[in-house]
Amino acid sequence: MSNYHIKNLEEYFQVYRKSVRDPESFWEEIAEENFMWRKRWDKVLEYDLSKPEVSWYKGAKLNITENCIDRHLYTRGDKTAIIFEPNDPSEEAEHISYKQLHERVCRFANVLKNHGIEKGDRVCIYLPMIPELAVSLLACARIGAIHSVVFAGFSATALSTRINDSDCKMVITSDGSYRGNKTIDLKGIVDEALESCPSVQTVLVAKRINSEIPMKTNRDKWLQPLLDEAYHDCEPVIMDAEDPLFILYTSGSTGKPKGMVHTTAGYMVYTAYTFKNVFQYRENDVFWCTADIGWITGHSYIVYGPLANGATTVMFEGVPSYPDFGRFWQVVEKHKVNQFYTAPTAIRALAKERLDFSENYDLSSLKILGSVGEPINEEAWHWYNDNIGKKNCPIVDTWWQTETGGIMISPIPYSTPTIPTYATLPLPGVQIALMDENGEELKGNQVSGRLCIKFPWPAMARTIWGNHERYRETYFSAFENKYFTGDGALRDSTGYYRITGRVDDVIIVSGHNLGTAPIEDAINEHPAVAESAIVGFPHDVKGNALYGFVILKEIGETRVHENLRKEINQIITEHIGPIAKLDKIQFTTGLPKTRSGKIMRRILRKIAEKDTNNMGDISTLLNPEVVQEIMDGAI
Ligand code: 7RM
Repeated sequence: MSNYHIKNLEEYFQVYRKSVRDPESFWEEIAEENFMWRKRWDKVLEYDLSKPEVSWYKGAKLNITENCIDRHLYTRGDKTAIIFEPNDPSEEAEHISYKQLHERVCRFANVLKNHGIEKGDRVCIYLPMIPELAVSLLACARIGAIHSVVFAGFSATALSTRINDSDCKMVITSDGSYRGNKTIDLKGIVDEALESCPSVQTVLVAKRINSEIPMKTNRDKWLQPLLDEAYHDCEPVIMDAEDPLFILYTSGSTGKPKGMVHTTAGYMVYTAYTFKNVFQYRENDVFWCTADIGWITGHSYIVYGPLANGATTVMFEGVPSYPDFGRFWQVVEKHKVNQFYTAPTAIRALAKERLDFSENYDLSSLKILGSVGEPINEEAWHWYNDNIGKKNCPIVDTWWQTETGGIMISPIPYSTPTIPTYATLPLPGVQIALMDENGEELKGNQVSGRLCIKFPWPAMARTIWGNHERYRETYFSAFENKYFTGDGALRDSTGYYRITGRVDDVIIVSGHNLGTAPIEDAINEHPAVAESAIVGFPHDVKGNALYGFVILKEIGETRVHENLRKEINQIITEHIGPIAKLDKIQFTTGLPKTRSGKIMRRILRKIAEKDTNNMGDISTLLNPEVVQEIMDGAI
């Protein structure tokens, strides 16, 4: 039996029990078996969750790029590390071997050094999904610089806030980016952001769209000539286990974005381990995660996790709707993708379209399907399972967060039987506690409460950049000596977990706790409904009542809305009970979404509460225009 590669349910339980009984030797064995260490650790784990202070593999020395690249050069030098699939399907895909990746990372690392970047310096990366993005992360890690990737869909204001929060010395960007049939002037956004970023000395600019752009003397440099001149080899800087690897910002419910800090050794071990097990990756498989590297999902499961396993990972520049809604499936066929990992919002968008978009392609290479980012509703799960997996691919509904660094709750394919809407069981090393409002842990099964983690795991964020007190307060103060996720979950009679959504989404109606996700699931079962979101609003008698925002599948729906309202409440009554019926149902053409596809309920809540004078910051929305439409149609 190997801890590192779980193959059946019995083995899962054995490994899980061991990971709880003796976490240190569990994570020690995994670290020993699989990685390249320049110096062994003195202590596997030291922690005090009240401070909180956590250190994994203390005393160890390593470089993560040696583990992700150099280590594979003898055995997999010519194997493809990264397949780059461009936005435009007629542009040729690029296959980057481990050898080539090594050279590109080394050259890039030398360019960074030549521009004064040293260990510990922060480098902001604002790039589209082109190979330079993955290469630049690794180049930073090669020399111990801390990368801070900002999703290249964020505005100039959002970008400058993030650059200033961590005083980045350099920005890496491109002349522009492609997104479907649009181009975006990234460099223009950077120029605007940098008007208020005094710490930035250099801007490296990759060429992607060949646009004419102004270059500021002494600050802006074209990347390619510098790479061409740079030396092709670069010794890795040897890091301490707990040296920061990167900062990634995540927006909180209040205040400015939080720069979550991840450190080197624990993050490496955990992302590698979870990648291998959750996706059951085998040599020669092709793995595709459709996320953008601007989010944690891309950091962990496009770059670090796959490369640490010597895998072939797909980087896709485009969008699911260009040139048409068959694009994902065309790419699956073209690169013979074995594991496919995407978000429920993408699945729902595709499920709205005609079936022949997927039927036209050969999807027989697929073995495992993944979902991440929000609860996957039952209808979307079945659509994914039936039409993409052909009922033959386990679906891994993976629950985790920017803060957790890697997947925490997920089925292990072929071991854990899956059930729609259940993330199922914690991965080995993950100790869950469900807590009630009084701060008591709920023991036993068939309980629901606040989802906490009561023991450290290697990839947990160590702090918020520049504000450790905020880190403690946000995550470790609600429940003593536990990490509080902000999510609610239920544990069913067999011990399976279902994530019920952010706890701020729980609505108490006449004293009953109602999660928004199960109600939305029920509504989405209605054949005319494409998507829905529920929020609470104050009610004289019930305390709170429910307000539903519903998108219908067909524009020009002929049936009268009043009938539809009745039918929707009928379905809710059938699935949950009359207590969950909606008092108000508003039909709309869109829902306000963050750029990572999450519904921004804060906005819907304000509209439902008729408190629209101060909507807060809506500039980071994917579709800010929809807010006015919803306000105008409010009931
Ligand atoms: C990986 C990622 C984190 C929040 C998290 C949840 C929600 C993520 C699932 C999910 C239900 C899932 N990081 N979430 N995965 N909810 N089932 N499988 O998304 O930091 O951007 O978001 O996303 O609320 O707390 S994140």
